[in-house]
Amino acid sequence: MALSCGIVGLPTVGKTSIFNALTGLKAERHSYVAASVEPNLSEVDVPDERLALITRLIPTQKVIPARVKVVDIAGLASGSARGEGLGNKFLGHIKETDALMLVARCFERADVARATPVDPKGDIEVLELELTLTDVETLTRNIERVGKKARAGDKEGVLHKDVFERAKKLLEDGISLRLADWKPPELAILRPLFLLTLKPVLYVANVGDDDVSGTAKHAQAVHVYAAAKKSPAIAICGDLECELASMNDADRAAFQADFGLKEVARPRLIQAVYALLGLQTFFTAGEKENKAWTIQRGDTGPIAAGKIHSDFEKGFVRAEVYSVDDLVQYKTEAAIKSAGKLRVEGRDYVMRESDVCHFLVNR
Ligand SMILES: Nc1nc2c(ncn2[C@@H]2O[C@H](COP(=O)(O)OP(=O)(O)OP(=O)(O)O)[C@@H](O)[C@H]2O)c(=O)[nH]1
Ligand SMILES: [Mg+2]
Repeated sequence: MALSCGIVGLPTVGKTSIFNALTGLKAERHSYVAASVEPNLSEVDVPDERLALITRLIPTQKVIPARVKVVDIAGLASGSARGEGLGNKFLGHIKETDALMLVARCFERADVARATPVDPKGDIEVLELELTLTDVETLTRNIERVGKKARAGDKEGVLHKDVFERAKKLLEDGISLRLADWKPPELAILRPLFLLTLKPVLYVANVGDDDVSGTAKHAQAVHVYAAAKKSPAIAICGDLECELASMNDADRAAFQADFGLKEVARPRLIQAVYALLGLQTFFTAGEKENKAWTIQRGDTGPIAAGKIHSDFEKGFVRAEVYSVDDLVQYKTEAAIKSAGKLRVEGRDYVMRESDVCHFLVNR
């Protein structure tokens, strides 16, 4: 299953523009605050030059990139966590995503609805408060639930209650859960609650076409805020990128020249999301297909094999591994082997970025 990223922000900050830029779709955008909007969902290919490199040296029938799912929800207003407007329902759509893009409006435009002057830092604070309040509510409910068990002396109940209470205290002190140093067993207790502030965040400064490089004050405010939260930030012009995504190559080149856009932001944006998710890529290559697979950093050979087929994890015997760099240097698998660069790895092998693998499994 593809990992997913939710796009959140206040109304009319450009979330759907960024969704369209990412996916090349044409989901509806509007300049007024809409009353109710269904979420937009799509899976996007993760652009990866290494797949093309591999395919040049190992010809194949099919090339299959890794994918990330993107979810664009309607704008959140202050008060969403308390169920004002349709906020609560919107938040439900991003509960099960693996990461969030927090979009802040950095463009000035009189014809796009906005009650107060453009203030990206203020917007992000409002947004994060809503996410925090939603988590406090979730934790309060769960503290009550496990509290009964804890009072009856149930060990697990006591442990869970303690972790939930610590989490709630952090939020009440204004600290997002993702910024705390949780131990793996504590994370395992928190994860099933789908807490919003536990998800990694990419801050997106949606800049106007007069600041495509994101050097003006609004975009800089987002960068400063993100740095203080030890989180990545990216500036893109959702409006232009949205148009670029639906153009042919010739039109795109002319359009980019007009606006001084050196590159299309889409690959950069997808890769930022990919990095945010803590993901790593490995490849399988052969005459049938060359394919990029997604794993978490630190995953072992059997876990990687299990992505291909769930039985492969248990049946894993060994993997023959080389890197994309080896392939570029030696050109063929046979040459890699004769150069002594084809590694044979066992069950404990921790996968490295850019590994190309053949798995040997017992079925
Ligand atoms: N100048 C400029 N306008 C933008 C930019 N991004 C979005 N807009 C405009 O802002 C309006 C709202 O954009 P959307 O992408 O629909 O915003 P949204 O956040 O999805 O809005 P809701 O879903 O209604 O909350 C549209 O009229 C866009 O053309 C941008 O980067 N620059
Ligand atoms: Mg929208």
